[in-house]
Amino acid sequence: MDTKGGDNAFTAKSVHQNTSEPMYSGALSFMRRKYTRDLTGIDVAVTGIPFDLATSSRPGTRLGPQGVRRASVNLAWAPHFPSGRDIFGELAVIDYGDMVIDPGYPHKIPEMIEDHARDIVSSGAKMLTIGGDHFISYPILKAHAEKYGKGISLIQFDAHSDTWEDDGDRIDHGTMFWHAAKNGIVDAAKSIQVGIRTHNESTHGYNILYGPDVQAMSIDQIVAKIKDVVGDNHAYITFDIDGLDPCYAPGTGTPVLGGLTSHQAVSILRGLAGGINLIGSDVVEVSPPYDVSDITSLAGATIAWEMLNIHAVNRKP
Ligand SMILES: [Mn+2]
Repeated sequence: MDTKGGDNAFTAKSVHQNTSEPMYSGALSFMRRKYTRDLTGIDVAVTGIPFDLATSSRPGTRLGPQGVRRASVNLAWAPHFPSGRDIFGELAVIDYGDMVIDPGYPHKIPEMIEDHARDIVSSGAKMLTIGGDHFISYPILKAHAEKYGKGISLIQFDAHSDTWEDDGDRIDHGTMFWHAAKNGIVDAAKSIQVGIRTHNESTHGYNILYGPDVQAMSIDQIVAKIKDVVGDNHAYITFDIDGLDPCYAPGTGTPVLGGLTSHQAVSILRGLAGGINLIGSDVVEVSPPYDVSDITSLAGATIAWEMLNIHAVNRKP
């Protein structure tokens, strides 16, 4: 162990530098990555959006980025499992820090999130966002559509469809994928929702693997289905942590029984590595105040790590 090192988030000389500092000490950053807003040559920028004003039930996801960062340092010492891949040797990944949210001006926040996303996405770096409630995915998707074009394939892990219809002006974490499909930002026919287990009569054209479907299928079948729907289209993964069963993710606002196991989640994401054209991703709805032993924060951190693995596999040397 390098006992002279420490606080890699601020002392790292290179974005590829790893650290052996213990998980219980040092300045926190996502996976001990260098904390910087310099996007030059960066493959993936991890950023937090501590926003939970669109939450319909229990709040607390404004603390999600902090929780996921804290849990992530427990993963920072080892190569990727089971590939053994040195992800941070291959990929230039930074912690871009959190977006500053002023809760006093709620109606300005969606546009500010879009601006924040545009700053990252326009640089060419891939954006990996830690939420925040699920509403944040909508302005982030808008910024991605500006860069990559409309008709993005959404791969959504979730207990809820988030496609409820509203009057068009709500800041709501249950309606944004209806907006995204209606506006053409997302191509619902080339998108898939995985793990849905709440009733919504209208699918709005999204392909859906309901919770019971997931349990009846093998990992390979699920991965094949997702790849079949998405093809080589630009793909964006949004992982609502309530896609996991509450026993794997108790720390969230609207838990629903009968969800994915953490094994299913990481296995599906590993199966997608090398098989989809991933342009961005997020992990949302982690609510540390409702968490137990950081289970949910650790799930969020590990899922984000698997998203980085997909980027690493996709990156052509
Ligand atoms: Mn959701």
